[in-house]
Amino acid sequence: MQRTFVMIKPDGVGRGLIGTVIGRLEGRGLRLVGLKLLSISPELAAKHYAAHQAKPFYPGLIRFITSGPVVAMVWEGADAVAQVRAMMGPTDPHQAPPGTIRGDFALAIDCNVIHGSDGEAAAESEIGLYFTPDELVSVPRPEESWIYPRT
Ligand code: D4T
Repeated sequence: MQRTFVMIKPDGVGRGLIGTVIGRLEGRGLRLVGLKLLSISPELAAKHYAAHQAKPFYPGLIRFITSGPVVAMVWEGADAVAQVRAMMGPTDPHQAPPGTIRGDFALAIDCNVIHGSDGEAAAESEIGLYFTPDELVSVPRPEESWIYPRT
């Protein structure tokens, strides 16, 4: 079991895609262990995107991510980090195949609906930015014997 941090960005929230995105992850069999709707402060945005600080798109990225509410989530499951990234599709929606979230719902790299951690270390630090341990609740879904038949 692995945990990953997922965010529905302001465009996804504004376009009414919260239920669609959650439905896809839930349908895949992943377990939702944390969820909150929040407005990201400039300080939190700077921490989240610290790795991009020197990039030309950084100011626009900070403006965008603080421009409206987001849905922050933690999902748990086998190989969750890589599986969520695969379901999101590439960062640039023009490269994202149909069937992925960005391939189905986005057309611009700076408005690409969803964020997902790109590795286990990033997942751990991003989860820590948005959630305290007592805000995460990991309860097995009754149907998990159909999702992980050998466990
Ligand atoms: P996030 O972090 O939002 O899940 O995106 P990715 O992991 O898929 O991609 P990233 O870290 O390379 O980029 C972070 C964020 O910046 C936006 N962006 C990116 C942008 O506006 N212009 C660009 O040229 C790039 C590369 C989109 C995602």
